[in-house]
Amino acid sequence: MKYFKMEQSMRWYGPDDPVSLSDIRQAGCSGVVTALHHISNGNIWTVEEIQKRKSIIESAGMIWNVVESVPVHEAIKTQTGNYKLYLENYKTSIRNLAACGIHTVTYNFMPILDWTRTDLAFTAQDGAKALRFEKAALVAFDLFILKRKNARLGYTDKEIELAEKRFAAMNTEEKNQLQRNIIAGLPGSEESFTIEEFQAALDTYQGIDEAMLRWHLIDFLQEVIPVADECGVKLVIHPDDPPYSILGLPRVVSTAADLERLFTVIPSLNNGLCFCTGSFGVRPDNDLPKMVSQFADRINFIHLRSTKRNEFGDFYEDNHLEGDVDMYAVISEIFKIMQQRKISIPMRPDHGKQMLDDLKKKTNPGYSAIGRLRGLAELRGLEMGIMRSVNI
Ligand code: CS2
Ligand code: MN
Repeated sequence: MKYFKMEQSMRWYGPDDPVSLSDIRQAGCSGVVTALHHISNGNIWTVEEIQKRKSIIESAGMIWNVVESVPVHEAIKTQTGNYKLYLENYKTSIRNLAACGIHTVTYNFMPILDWTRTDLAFTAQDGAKALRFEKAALVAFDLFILKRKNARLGYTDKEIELAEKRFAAMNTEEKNQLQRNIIAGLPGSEESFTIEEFQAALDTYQGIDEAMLRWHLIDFLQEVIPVADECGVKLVIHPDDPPYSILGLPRVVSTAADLERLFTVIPSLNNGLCFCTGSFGVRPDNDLPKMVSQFADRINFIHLRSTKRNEFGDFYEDNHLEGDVDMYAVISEIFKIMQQRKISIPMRPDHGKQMLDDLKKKTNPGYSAIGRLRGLAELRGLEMGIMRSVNI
């Protein structure tokens, strides 16, 4: 019996990535997930540029199976300025990708910041370094570095007290580092800010609450999904990371209920999901295996990663088979839906710890080679175990 297995892939940041295509191939991948990071946000991805990247990947013996991401310009999220032009550009990029044979495109709809962490080198118990999000540090940044107006209203007295203590214990370098970690841009986020620029960006969200941001997302989908339908592209939305509001900004892709609304309003199956277990898994009320079966026909790209959370809303990125995500249950469900749909879904180990030789190297936070290789190897083994033990 031939079973459909996840298509093993790894993210590649392009020719400047310290991890090479040959490293990715040796890790056992057939798929490469990449983006044209050199094209600034909002501009058209031309056929020529897409082809160039595609042939580099193919010469290394793999395929460019998923785009992550074609970023959505801030003007589209806030519906200001030139957003209509950016929408047209987005559609053209989708058409161009399809013309080059690339049919899965990731994006996210997080305001201003993409994924956010407060600590990029948290030493885990085993000595490897992990990415971490610490609520008290984020609140300290908000209240005492950014000094956002009315920020206090969004926090409990306890949270403010913890942030005060946390901030008092930081030296100047630690404060600067915290600021850089939050607003200087993590890999793939495409944007980087100074405090003044960040404040100005926050101001553009004045008056945009959750309901309005959701409408802007729906308007965006109403424009681009017909183009995706026309050229056979699956758009997949990446969830909010972390999956709740930060710095007073609205978030609309954090829970099963959020997704349900999006898929009800725009039922086309090209309106799909990038199922990121690390993002969704931070919330104890997200039941991941259940979400896989609930959104079975929408999941067209998978990020596998696990986080370990505590009662304060802090979390760190744990080993792929440890932490709060029940990876066995998740992969079992994914395995089931792939057999039902008769397709292989592309999967990448989403982030990995910085470990072994990589501790001595300059790496993209979360995207070093060895930690992801460890993750991928474990996930691949788990999938094989599941496959060999099923009887369907
Ligand atoms: C992050 C992001 O969690 C993640 O996968 O590494 O870069 C994410 O890929 C983007 O937000 C997707 O648009
Ligand atoms: Mn992810």
